[in-house]
Amino acid sequence: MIVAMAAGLCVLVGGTTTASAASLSDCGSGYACLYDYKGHSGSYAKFHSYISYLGNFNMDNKATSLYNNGNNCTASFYQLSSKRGYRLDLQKGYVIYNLANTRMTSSKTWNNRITSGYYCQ
Ligand SMILES: [Ca+2]
Repeated sequence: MIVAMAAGLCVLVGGTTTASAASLSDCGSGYACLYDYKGHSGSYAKFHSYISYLGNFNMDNKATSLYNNGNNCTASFYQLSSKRGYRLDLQKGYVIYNLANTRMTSSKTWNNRITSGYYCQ
């Protein structure tokens, strides 16, 4: 478990090694979670405010499934660092089982293409 403080906002990340499979229940209340594999398994990262560069947590361009277990806002995920590039919104309480089925453009999906994530944008 890694705890990092950035700009006064707490960013929590866990399970970034191969270890045991993650699941939806690993995404605590108030967090948005990104998982390496479809169906919310594999390595994962989670945040309750934002992560401006998932590469800091070994999850850049790896997310294949998502869960917004937040309390208030839509979670927004971005193709590039610091809210740049294409944007994917996920409403509170929603999951995406497999980003390979979610289109970014006519020729690309979101699978393995998320680099930053923010709440309440
Ligand atoms: Ca992946």
